[in-house]
Amino acid sequence: MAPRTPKSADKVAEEIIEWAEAQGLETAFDRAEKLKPCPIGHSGACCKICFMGPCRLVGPDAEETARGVCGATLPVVSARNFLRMVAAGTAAHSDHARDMAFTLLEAATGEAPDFKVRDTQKLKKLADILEIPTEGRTKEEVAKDVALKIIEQFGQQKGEIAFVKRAPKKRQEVWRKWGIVPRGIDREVAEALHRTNMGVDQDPENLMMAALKVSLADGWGGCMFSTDITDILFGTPRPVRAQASIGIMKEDEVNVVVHGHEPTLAEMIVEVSQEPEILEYARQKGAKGINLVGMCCTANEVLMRHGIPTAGGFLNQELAIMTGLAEAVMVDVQCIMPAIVEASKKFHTKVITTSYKGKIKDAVHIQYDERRAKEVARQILRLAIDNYANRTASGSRVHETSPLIAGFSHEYIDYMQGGRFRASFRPLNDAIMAGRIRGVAGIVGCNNPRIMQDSYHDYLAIEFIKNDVLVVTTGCGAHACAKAGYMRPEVALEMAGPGLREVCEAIGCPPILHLGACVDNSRILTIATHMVHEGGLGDDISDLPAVGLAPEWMSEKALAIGTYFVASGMYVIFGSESPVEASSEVKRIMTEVWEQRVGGKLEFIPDPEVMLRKALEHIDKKREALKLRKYEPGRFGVERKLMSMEDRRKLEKLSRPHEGLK
Ligand code: NFS
Repeated sequence: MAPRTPKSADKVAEEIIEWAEAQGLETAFDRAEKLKPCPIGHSGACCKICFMGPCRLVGPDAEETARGVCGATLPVVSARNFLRMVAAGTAAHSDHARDMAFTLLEAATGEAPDFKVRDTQKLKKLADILEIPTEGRTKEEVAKDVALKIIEQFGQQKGEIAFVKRAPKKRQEVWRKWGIVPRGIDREVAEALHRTNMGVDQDPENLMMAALKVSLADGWGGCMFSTDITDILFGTPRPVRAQASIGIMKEDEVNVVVHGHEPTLAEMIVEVSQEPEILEYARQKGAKGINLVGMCCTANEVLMRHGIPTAGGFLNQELAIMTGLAEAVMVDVQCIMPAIVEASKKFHTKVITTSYKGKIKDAVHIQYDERRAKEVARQILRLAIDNYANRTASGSRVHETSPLIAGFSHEYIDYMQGGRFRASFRPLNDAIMAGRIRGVAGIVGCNNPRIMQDSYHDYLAIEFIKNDVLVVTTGCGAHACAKAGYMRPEVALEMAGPGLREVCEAIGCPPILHLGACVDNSRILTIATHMVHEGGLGDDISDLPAVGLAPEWMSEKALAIGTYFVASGMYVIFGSESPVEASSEVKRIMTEVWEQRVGGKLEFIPDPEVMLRKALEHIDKKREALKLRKYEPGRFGVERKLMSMEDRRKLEKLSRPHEGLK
């Protein structure tokens, strides 16, 4: 018998997958093997936007000759499909942001009494950006206006969304020149759906420019709003210790998995799980306590702010149930596999849906309502506690975990480089200019069962830091690094190149920084903007020696993120085949046309070694364009440094060589 090919680089996950295979329990890994993707849809050559089709634009010379019933060409079909995916990703992040804005509003008006403004400094900063007066006003008054102004951004019909002005000036001009400044979030999403409807926009270039525009409504709109409001309500993250792995489930406690994307209910669960009455209730039912465990981006939110352990990302959701230790999996919206309900039927786990937007047949539904948030949280915890007695011996129980440090908001990165009074990006920029740090790589995005879980994330993160590239990571990419142990600063520092290591040790930060959930990719935009403003690395994001990668992506949200990084001027590499593989014209637009117009481009590269090589080449090309010192491992340029008296004397001798001569 041929040796079994491992499905995951996450050791604990791999053990559970093997156990599940032996038990005949099905997972996404099995389904991915059984169900090969349809090659026509996979490559973007299938049009199903009207009922004359679906039309398959295939055959020799399909690019030139294939036509749908209406006459649509392959580039039109591929570009339309792509734009629809980016619009859907934008809609998802932005609808999440809308809910956050309404929670802030209700917190400010007292309608949602369980929520408060926690970070007044951040509220003030946001109020200033939105030109909302703060002088002599209560935080609730300011928060109400901030929330209303942000809610307005969704339905704004004309003008520019408010956060566009946070981008570097030159970037804003690029967007205006090409007419891709978003007017309002909902307007761009609706227009993208309209334009891709049968018989409207039939020019591939025009469609692809619309993709840039709608994605900007995501990056500088939905994602950024969501990050900022979440920080205001629950606090701006600072470094925190935690543990990662499915192995975090406890045998003698009630394990509750909080899974999904919106942090509001999960935050309440965290608070309520510490109430003496709830803990007493758990003890009465025979458990020693309540063990909260995060999953997917909800995990990142509660990990960053409370150090709640993470059981991992997208592909670990069925596996967490297969430990037999999960009393409840509470879900809200996004990245929830319907398969978890099937998996839960084989164990005692209750899957609890909490959003009317995301119900699953046969799951328990407890509707979340921010006006009585704690009450709902208590109801969920009680249900989980009641279920503890139903636990059986079945399940794959592994108890290995990896410690990590997470919680690097852009505010904290600023702070760690200079303290409260001299916070700045100067040390980072100087280190890049001197060649100690070669550049910056953002490794983000999903897992996909068609790729060995975490393997590309892990490989790239390590290779980048070995090559003196600072890594920032979010979403399931961050889970991958955490589970592999690469977010233990001492482990990562051992592997980092000499220049990066020296800088990280001096500043006191790890070489792989966990920046949060997927909406927190907006923190990368903010960091890039700070680096531009700090000076010495050009005057636009497109000048920075930086790249973005989503090596194991699967979600439309990942495409929206990748596209807004391109629109912001970055070179972005996605793993696997391109969703527009069938059309060389659309691939040309994504690379040549986009690069020439906005300075960024999007490529799909299945081989991680090629991804790494091209990313490093790009970083070096940008260094060269900035006329920075050529990167040579272990050899750095001169940086500004405080001199000791001894150094100064040596220098004085050198500069006065005639002294001492007769
Ligand atoms: Ni992002 Fe976060 Fe993960 Fe992918 Fe899903 S959890 S929002 S979409 S799978 S990174």
